[in-house]
Amino acid sequence: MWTIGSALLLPSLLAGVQGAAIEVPRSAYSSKIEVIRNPVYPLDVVDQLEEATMPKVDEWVAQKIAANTNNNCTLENAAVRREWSDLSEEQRIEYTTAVKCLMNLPPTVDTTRFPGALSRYDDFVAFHMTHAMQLHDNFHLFGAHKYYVWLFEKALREECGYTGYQPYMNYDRYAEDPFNSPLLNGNASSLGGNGQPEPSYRGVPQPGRTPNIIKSGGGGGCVTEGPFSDMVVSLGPTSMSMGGSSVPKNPKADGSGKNPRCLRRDVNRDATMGAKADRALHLINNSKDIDAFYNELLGTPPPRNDPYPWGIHTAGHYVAAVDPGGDPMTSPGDPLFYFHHTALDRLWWIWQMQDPEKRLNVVPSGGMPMPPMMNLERRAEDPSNVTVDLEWLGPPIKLLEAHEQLGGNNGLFCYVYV
Ligand SMILES: *[C@@H]1O[C@H](CO)[C@@H](O)[C@H](O)[C@H]1NC(C)=O
Ligand SMILES: *[C@@H]1O[C@H](CO)[C@@H](O)[C@H](O)[C@H]1NC(C)=O
Ligand SMILES: *[C@@H]1O[C@H](CO)[C@@H](O)[C@H](O)[C@H]1NC(C)=O
Ligand SMILES: *[C@@H]1O[C@H](CO)[C@@H](O)[C@H](O)[C@H]1NC(C)=O
Ligand SMILES: [Cu+2]
Repeated sequence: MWTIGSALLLPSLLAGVQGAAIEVPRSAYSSKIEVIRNPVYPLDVVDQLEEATMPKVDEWVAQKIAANTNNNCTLENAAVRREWSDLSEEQRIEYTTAVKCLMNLPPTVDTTRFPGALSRYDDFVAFHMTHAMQLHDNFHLFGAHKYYVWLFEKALREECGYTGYQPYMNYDRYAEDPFNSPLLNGNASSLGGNGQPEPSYRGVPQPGRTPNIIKSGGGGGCVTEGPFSDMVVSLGPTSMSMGGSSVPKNPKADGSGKNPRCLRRDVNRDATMGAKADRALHLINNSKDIDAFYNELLGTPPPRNDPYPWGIHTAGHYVAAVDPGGDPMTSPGDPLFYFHHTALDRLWWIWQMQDPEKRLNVVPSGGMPMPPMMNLERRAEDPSNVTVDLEWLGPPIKLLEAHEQLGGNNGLFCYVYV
């Protein structure tokens, strides 16, 4: 394993890979967390900020330990969520194999209500499609998605024997050339490839922005390469789908019926470019409060004189989305969803950790709605009185337990990002 300051390089990580190892300064936390970096990708500005923040995190955890509020979570025993390319190819394949395992386990959700739920994987899609408004309101966007992803990770580990943690995508690594990236090139250790060309797929309208569409990148049809080429998508589409006219209609009006079809994608450079590290750094470093962070993340108000004015939340959703990824309700039906929301969780975490005393428990006031799809509920009650209830996915927890890092939810939320 290649750790900070170490010259030992993991052979499988380096197989077929060229490039100089990056020298990263040693610091106290690196003796506590195993830092593994793929030398093909130099640290970007957000990675650098994250590294610079880690000594602060270390100090903050030490205070929690002293105050006995860490619920047994330490940097030494914290799970480490890693970037996709920092995993070895074997680890990437272990991940996609576990996701396919979930797709082959029976659903636990009520199949009278969701006849289209074919698997344990679909339990998560079914929840998101029926609770999307609530999951994306100003109170839930961060905390509820964190819990949702964590429960998915837990299912992979406990029900499918996965030994790692949920990977994230660092958009910056793939922005210039997503087509040939380890994430989306379609080979056996990728997350699957592009969709077949589908001329009827035009892209994703972005009313109110200039440009006002994330234009199709030339895909839009069925994914035929990689681990999800034989995936059966069933729930959806809903009326909010952006998948285009080639997607077969669901037999039920709300999209909950059985509608077996292929996974459709459009690997899209215009989307990935909207989530590059300079934008993520601006988001973290220039957002003095959570409202600024929330609004810039969602791209509100729409940035001007910007060729990719989507906001990182939208950009990340359309890295390859068509169906079900391009449907705000059923988007977790594409495994890429979890890579995006984990990446957002990381950005939020880095932002919180700049000033944990002030930033841990704040929730956005929700002043601006998220364009273009949803008129989201604006909630203004006391956040300490808000519960996140994911119903059939897991027990309800307090919203602020999901905001706590390294020890939240009675110690169950105990992870860091590298
Ligand atoms: C922390 O660890 C101690 C000793 O193993 C155990 O008794 C206690 O229940 C743990 N607390 C939590 C919150 O997990
Ligand atoms: C898959 O693609 C990645 C990125 O180009 C490459 O590093 C890796 O060796 C490829 N793996 C296989 C099994 O072809
Ligand atoms: C963040 O912004 C401050 C000014 O507000 C600046 O001094 C600092 O260099 C910035 N940090 C990074 C990593 O760009
Ligand atoms: C907390 O929530 C309950 C039930 O949702 C509500 O009745 C109560 O007024 C709330 N309390 C505060 C302080 O917001
Ligand atoms: Cu969501």
